[in-house]
Amino acid sequence: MTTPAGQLSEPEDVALKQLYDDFDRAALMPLWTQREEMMSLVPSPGAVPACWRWATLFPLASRAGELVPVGRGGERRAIALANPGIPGRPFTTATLWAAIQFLGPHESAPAHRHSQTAFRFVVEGEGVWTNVDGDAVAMRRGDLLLTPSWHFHEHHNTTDKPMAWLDGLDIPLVHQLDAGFFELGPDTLTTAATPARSVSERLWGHPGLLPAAMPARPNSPLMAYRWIHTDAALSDQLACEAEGVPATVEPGHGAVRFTNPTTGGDVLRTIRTEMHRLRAGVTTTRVRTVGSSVWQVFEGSGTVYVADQSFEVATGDVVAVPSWQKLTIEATTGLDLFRFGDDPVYEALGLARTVRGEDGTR
Ligand code: GTQ
Ligand code: FE2
Repeated sequence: MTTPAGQLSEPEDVALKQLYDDFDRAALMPLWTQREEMMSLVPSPGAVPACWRWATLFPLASRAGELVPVGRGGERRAIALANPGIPGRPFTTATLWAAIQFLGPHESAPAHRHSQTAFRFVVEGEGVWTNVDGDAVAMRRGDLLLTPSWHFHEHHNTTDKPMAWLDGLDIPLVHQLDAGFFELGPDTLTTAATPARSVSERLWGHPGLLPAAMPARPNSPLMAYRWIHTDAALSDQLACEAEGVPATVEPGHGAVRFTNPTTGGDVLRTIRTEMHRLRAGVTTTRVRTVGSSVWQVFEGSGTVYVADQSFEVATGDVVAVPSWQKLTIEATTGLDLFRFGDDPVYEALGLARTVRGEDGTR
């Protein structure tokens, strides 16, 4: 965008310069110098396509485990995956925080709650349990554990081994919206034994069966989605397809969305979570969508293409996909991927838009 200044004679140029200075002093900014950036033709995110390797993340988190205590103040030994396109901020994308959290043997992270929404996804290990509003929820490989907004939570490692997992939160979104509230919980840690199944699973974890006369809840009341169920759902999708049932997503690509049993909608109000399974050799249809996502490889290897970048990924590796960037995933081996995104926010605001296939070039 050119300003009218270029077309003006010298005295007017001086007057115009004076006008801009006076705008500045009066705390004013004209649209005509801002339009291209503020109202771009298509989304033009600051965040860039980026990849973090589990082989880098885990050893660094482990070093933090030796050097940095976990406790009041810092609250969590969580290390954010900070997008290089958003310098100086612990933001993985414009709206999403992804972090590796590490708890050493017999360590605990104290109770707190916040307006930010959170979940944990476990790529390896077990032995930590997270206490969500008093309900002890075990964390094991492949499980998705929820901590909805304003639920108290604390984490305990009851074993002799360290454990690390992926946290996903809407910290950047809540920060941008000036909507953050935070409260410490009691300092006395829960010491109760960790049961195999949480109360939430016993009440809400039976497929197709809900406690009668329970009203719909905005966030899922089920705090744990177990790998055994996720795995079975994906295997069945691909097995059905092999028997001639039309593919639910696309050939060789099965996917499930984690849902709130009381609504059928997303588990969390601001974050969508999914697990995808690709057969070896499959390439997904190119897709571009408004809003951002973070993918983590759960098992297998492949290549993730985002905009003009490509990342060869294996178990535990994490990829950030900023808004409106073309995404294609190629499975070298059979490939299981966990995805979380800010889709529910865009859908609620009427800003969702997705293009699949070759149309998505622009
Ligand atoms: O586990 O409570 O990665 O509050 C960031 C903020 C984890 C947590 C994070 C948090 C937590
Ligand atoms: Fe927290």
